[in-house]
Amino acid sequence: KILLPTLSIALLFSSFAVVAHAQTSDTTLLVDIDHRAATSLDGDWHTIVDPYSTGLYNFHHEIKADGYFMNGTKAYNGEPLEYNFALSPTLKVPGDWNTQRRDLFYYEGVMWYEKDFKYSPKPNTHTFIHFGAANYRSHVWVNTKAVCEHEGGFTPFDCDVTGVVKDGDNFVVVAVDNTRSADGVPTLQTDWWNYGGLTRDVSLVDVPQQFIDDYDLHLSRANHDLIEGYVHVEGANPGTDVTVSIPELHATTHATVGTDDRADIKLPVKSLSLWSPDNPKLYKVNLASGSDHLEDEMGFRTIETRGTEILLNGKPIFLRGVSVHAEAPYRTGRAYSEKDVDTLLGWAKEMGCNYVRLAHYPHDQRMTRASDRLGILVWSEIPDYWALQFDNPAVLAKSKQQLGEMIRRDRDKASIILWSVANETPDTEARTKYLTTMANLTRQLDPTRLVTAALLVKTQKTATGSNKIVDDPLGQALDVIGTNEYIGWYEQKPAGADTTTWDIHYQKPVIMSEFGAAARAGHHGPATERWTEEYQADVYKHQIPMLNRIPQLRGTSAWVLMDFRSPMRTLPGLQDNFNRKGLISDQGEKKQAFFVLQKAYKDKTLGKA
Ligand code: GCB
Repeated sequence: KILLPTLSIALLFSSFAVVAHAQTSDTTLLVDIDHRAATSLDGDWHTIVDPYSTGLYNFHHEIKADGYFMNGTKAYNGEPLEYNFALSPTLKVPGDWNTQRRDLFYYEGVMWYEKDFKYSPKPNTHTFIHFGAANYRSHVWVNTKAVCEHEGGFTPFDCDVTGVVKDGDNFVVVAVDNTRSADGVPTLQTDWWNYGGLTRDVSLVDVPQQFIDDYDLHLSRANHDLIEGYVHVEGANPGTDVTVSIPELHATTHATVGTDDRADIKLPVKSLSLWSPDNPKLYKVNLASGSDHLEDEMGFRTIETRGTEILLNGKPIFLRGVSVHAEAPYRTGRAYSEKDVDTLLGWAKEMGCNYVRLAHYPHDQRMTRASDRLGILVWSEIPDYWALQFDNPAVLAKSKQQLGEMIRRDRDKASIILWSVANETPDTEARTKYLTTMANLTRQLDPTRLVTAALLVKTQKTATGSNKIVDDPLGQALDVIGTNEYIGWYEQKPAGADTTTWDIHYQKPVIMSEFGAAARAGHHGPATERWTEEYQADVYKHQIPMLNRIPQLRGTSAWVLMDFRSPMRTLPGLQDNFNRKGLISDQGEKKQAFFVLQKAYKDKTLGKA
């Protein structure tokens, strides 16, 4: 059985310290969920704002037997209870709560969600409630029974509700808590809004008793006529048959499940059209075992490094890219829809990108699916951001869990070439040990992709300018070195880039994973005036030649595609709670720097290959 670790309940809700009666179990995470028949539970959910966790605790801080998860209306004496979901306002799911109601804009705490649904049980099925993501901790009850819990705001989870859902009327109650905590992943400080709630799709999924819950199918690096990997069939008896086929290639293979519920797959193929940004070819791939079958759409390619090169399908490639937050264009808030994705990736394409860095956490699966379709290479990251408690094993367990969930959900996407284990972490022994463990785990979970992280750079003054040194020991554990640098914004003037040299201590490919400057769209002035579009454009003009002087540079992801909300950015009139380093404003206005970078990407005057 491949089970994802579920943290014990005591580790979860900081405000819900002990939910003693909760019966939770290890949960299977279903892959390729968007190709399974599902009943959507999206839409209006009744919600109760609960800053004091009254829905769970009594006045002596003991667990209530009749907490909000009971979804009751009347007390034992027939009098109305002091809560009532049906009378409470609704919030849309998917969606963060902060941007749905003015009074919730700054809210961090517990929110109770409730939804009624109908269900008719089918024989020999397992039933799950799938959550695309809920930020940050969630407890789920169905028909008053605790069914699962989850920590981590950007990865999916499935609650097994088999036998708990019944014929006819049912209800689900979810308590979502986005209280930041020192031992969270991410931790207390982030340069993005802590959007709380059921931020992605929720659905009810029936699968047969034996079901395909996980698989990995990838092109062999050594043999481009061979697709290999495994299919995992949960609950299967050894010897159970698995079939994988790609009808367009007239390719089919049969395999049998071993004692670990896993069947090893080797599928020979002829005249495979390799996936790449120029040719984002996807094949329909059928997977079947017993009465379960899935039809995924997959691309096949290889990614590896050779010296300081990144090789896509054996050929050197330069990643022309931009970093993207999961911030919704125009309306702001957490991005979730097909339209959000089309807008963000449409802009990246328009800018001439063949690559995006999805910062700083796994985005909605629509984003990686769309990248597959559009031919955009992806850097995908877990929120090991800034100053985690690197000496805390419980925190490491959380990082591992999120990494596992990210890889499991997205390993079928050809677009993803880089798994990032961290961003701008402090160079300490505890950190290096922690993140080396994470890098090794990444390789163990997925040996077919490259491991990276965005490192901090040291600066040394020289007679003529400055020297940037990349020698963070974490680099040893990485396949590709990411570095962030803000010459012209957090240090020096834009022209500082002209006299900056680079001293990179690793003979590995380097991606400038961030660089940039802020400007408010429509704010104009001389190029020497900060916050103007002219100033931001000037930073890019000086960056491009400097970047070209780094011999092992293999990619760039400018910071950032679009302005995004951040509580750290308070300057009135200029920031107003937005990080303004977007090349495009949150209202879709392209700033001058957008066109500077666009030109460099389209003319290929930034980067080689
Ligand atoms: C960084 C961080 C990113 C911030 C950005 C900034 O280095 O990685 O999350 O948003 O700088 O704008 O300061």
